[in-house]
Amino acid sequence: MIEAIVTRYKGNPILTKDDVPYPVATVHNAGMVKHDGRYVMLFRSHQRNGRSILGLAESDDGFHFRVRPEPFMVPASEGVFAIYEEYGIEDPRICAMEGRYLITYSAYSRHGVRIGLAQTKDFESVERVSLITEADYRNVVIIPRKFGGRYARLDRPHSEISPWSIWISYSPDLVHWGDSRLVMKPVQYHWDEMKIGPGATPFETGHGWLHIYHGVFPTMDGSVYRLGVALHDLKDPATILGVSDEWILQPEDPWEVTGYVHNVVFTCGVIPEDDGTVKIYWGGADTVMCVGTARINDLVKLCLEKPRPPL
Ligand code: M1P
Repeated sequence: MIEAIVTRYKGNPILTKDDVPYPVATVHNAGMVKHDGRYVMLFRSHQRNGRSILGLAESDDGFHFRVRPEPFMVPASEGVFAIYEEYGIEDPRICAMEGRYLITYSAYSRHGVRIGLAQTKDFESVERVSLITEADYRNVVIIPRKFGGRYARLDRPHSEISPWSIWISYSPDLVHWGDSRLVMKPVQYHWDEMKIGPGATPFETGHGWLHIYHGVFPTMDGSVYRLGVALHDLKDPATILGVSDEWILQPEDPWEVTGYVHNVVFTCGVIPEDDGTVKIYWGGADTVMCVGTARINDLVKLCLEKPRPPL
């Protein structure tokens, strides 16, 4: 049997709605980080009104998580954030940088979907910083390093003319963003031909920033969400050194194939480990959280030795 690139944890799913001590319908699409030696999982849940909130779970080993008794973030109730979070907050990503954790999340409202930026030092309290895109954007990941004195993010604007693609933008202060450039597009009649989006916060390897993203293929039975991998230049992340031609994970387990949205594996967070592996966390069918491991060198090799054009 050919060995899979991502080895699924045998105890999947690692978190479900039954683990949450307040009423939710789903647990999925979690941002991940290690804080004080513990794994922190910031997960999205649909409430029973269909709108999403963010919960927090912690673990000593990255596989067994305990959920906090209260949600970590719910839509704001006052000010500008309340206007743009009216329909819920979704899909958090965490970037550890400059002694704090930056959290980007989708903010839904009658005006469209924007990206909110919040920050915390300890995951005890959280402070909203700014709304950092106009409508319509989703899937913003901040790269945990400055480039020429500027912050950089991968983002995914929604276009009616072109399939939804991955862009890069820069900021002097995390609030004002610009100098945007397209870096990666779907490939026609390929597993990601319908749209792609940034996934987990990129992490540094000796060869470049490794970025695990999602790609979508339309079928007669609905869309299929899979995960792929790209390698960005360490000094200039707008330069892609390679994108794997093949996906690294597709929906296969029953809880990935069937659920709130069928046939979805979707990542918002990974944790690179000192032993050369990376733990990849994904939402299964927008319903549960799963984890698997891959060897970082295998992912780099896929990008460099079996590439497809980024654009
Ligand atoms: O239902 C699958 C995914 O659909 C959206 O993903 P994208 O931004 O690529 O269109 C999001 O709603 C995501 O949360 C969801 O998992």
